[in-house]
Amino acid sequence: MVNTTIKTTKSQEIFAAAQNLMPGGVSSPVRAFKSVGGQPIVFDRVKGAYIWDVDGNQYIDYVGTWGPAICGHAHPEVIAALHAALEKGTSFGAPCALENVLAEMVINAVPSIEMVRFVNSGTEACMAVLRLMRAFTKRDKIIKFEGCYHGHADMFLVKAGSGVATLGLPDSPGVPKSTTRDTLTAAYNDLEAVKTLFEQNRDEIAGVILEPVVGNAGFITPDAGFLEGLRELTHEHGALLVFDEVMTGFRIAYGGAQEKFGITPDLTTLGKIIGGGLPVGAYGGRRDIMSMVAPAGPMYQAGTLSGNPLAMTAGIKTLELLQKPGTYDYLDKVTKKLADGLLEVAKETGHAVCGGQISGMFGMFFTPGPVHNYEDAKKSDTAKFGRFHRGMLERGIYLAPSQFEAGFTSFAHTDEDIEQTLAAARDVMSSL
Ligand code: HOZ
Repeated sequence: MVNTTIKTTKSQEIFAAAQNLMPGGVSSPVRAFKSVGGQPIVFDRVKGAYIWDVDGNQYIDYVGTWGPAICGHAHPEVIAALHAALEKGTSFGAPCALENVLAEMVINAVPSIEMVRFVNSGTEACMAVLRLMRAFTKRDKIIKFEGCYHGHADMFLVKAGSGVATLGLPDSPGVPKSTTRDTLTAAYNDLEAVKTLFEQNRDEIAGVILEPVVGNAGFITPDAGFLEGLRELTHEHGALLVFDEVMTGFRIAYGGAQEKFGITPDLTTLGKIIGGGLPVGAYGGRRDIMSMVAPAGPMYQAGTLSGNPLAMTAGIKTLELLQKPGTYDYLDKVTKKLADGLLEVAKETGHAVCGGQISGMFGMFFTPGPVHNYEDAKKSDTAKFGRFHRGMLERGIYLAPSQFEAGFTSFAHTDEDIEQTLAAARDVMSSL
């Protein structure tokens, strides 16, 4: 019999105190459980596929610190490498040989990247890449897609995904209209809309930025021909194609979505996995474009902690682990079992759902679907998702606390973990 009550006394105490100290009691809104009800659980420690909260409850984790934990949390080899690096100091603010090692690994892995600049987060990477798109093309307008999230910089907070979608704040106050005037939007997977925008704004569009597989509006895959079409359109109009692979980089394939789908963008942003759980981001691409970045060129971008030895070390060790034969096959197998299993359980218990996975990234919507874009995703029964989330949590399964976030597995997740998860899902869905 599955335990359906969990003790959360300490979590509640800590979160109550946190609400007086930090806005909403959190350091990032996506953690706040606002759309699923209840209160966030407060973590104490993480290991492999599991997390433990401050009340001693154990959960199977499908958030993986929002993507980085692809090797499982606190992998012993990553921790050992970090211990050794720590002895030499935490930050140099000066060149460090480890930057070369990680840069080379990234360049060798990601088809579009000939040169790379390290920063400290995915947000920073996207902010910088936008400046670079504009600097290189001498054009100001960009196209982004509804429900795609490229961090919280002003220019991207237009019909954005992730926390802003979860909280229903698509266009945040405090973002001046003048800042987003040049951010044009289209529905994801709608090539005709992009074509029209290019025709209406001839010679004015610097480029198109997108999540090649959307993870910030739930999990949405590109329709056949969509990425190819964007590549052709951007070529035709002298604009740049930018893949935001902060989520998909090193996750859906070692070389990211661009390797998986065989489409090479001009520029790419990365984060999450390449920091192995430490704060990191990166942007890179064609050498002629990257040569514009200061001090090689005039486009300014900088950072005190960028390329710091701890983040570089965790990233290097994580990518080394990912290079082991069979890693991505395993991730695909275990995640397919989960995603297929969830659809099967939903069918058996009479719920209309759709969803899927690519490698270790997955998602499920409470709508018959299909989901091609954010408008489709919004048809999901989010109240039902909230009840599902709560039920799963009570049964020891930690899912992202929003319908509009993808889920992540790691190679620490076992068949038994998946079976336990599906048993919990069957139990919850039977009583939804
Ligand atoms: N980019 C992460 C997934 N949407 C969320 C990280 C955050 O905003 O805290």
